[in-house]
Amino acid sequence: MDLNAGKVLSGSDIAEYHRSGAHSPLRIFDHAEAAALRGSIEAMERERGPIFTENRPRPGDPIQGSYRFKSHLLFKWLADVVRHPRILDRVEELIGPDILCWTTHWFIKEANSPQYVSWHQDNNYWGVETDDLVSVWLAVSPSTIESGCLRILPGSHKAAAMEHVDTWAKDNMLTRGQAIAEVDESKAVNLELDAGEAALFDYRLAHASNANVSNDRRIGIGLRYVPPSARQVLADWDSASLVRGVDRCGNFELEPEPTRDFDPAAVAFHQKADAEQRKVYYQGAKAG
Ligand SMILES: O=C(O)CCC(=O)C(=O)O
Repeated sequence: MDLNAGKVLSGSDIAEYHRSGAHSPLRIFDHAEAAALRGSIEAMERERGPIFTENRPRPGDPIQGSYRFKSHLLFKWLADVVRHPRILDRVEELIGPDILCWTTHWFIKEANSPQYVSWHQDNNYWGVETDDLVSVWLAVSPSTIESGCLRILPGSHKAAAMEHVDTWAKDNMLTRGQAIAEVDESKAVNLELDAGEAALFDYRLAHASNANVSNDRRIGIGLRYVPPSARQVLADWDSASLVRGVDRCGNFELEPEPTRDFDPAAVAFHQKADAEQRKVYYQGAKAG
C-alpha cells in the first residue's frame, strides 16, 4: 500500500475539519504496521500488567501510577509514532510548521467491557489555551460501532462552552467521569476506524464513545498537537515534545526524546510531567 499517495489533506478536508471540527478517516499505518504497534503494546502489558489503563482516583485518593499519559516519553516505538511524517504532514496543514506534541492518552477498552466515555469537550480540562489543538486519535485495533468508536457532535467546537458535571461513574474512562449536562444524541456521528486509521478533531469538539460489545479489545491513543504559541493556564509549569520545526515561544519545557524504551533521562522527566499533568486534570474537581 502506498501510504504516501495523497498524504496531505485536500482543501475540502481542511474545510471539513474547520466546519465540523473533525476529519476522518485517514489511513496512517497499514495493517502490518498497526499489528506491529499492537504487538509492542501487548508485549509491554504482558511484562508489566495493565499499565495503559488506570484506576481513576476520587478526590483525596492517592494518585494511581500508570503509563496512560505521556508514555511517548517511555516507549521508543511511541516516540516514533508521535513524530511520524504521515501524521505530522497532516497536522502541519492545520496548525503550521512548528509543532509540539503536548501529550498522549491511551483509551483501551477490553473486549465485552462496560467502559465508555461520556460526552465532553477536552478544552475544559486541559488548561491549554490555543485555537489550534488537534487531536489525532489513532486506532490500533478496529474501532467500530460495536467496539465503541468515537462519536462526535459536528460543529460543537464553535458552540459556547457547554456545562459539564463530574459524575465519577465507575465505568467512565475519563479522569473524573466528566459529562456534558445535556446532549442531543440525535445529532451524533460515529467515526468508525480500521486499525491503522486515525481521526483528526479539534479539542473543543464534544465527543464520547459507547461500551465495547465486540470480542476484541478496542485500542486507541489520542496524540495531542499544538503550535508553540499555546500556553498552559492552569499550572506554572508544563512540558511538550518539539516534534517538528522550531519553538520560538518557550511556553513549555521541551521534553527529552527517548533513545530506547525506558531511557532513564526520559523516565525521570515522565515522572514529573505525568504528576503535573494529573494535577491539571483534577483541578476544580467536585466530589461525587
Ligand atoms: O477513546 C475514546 O473513546 C474517547 C477518546 C477521547 O475522549 C479523546 O481522545 O479525547
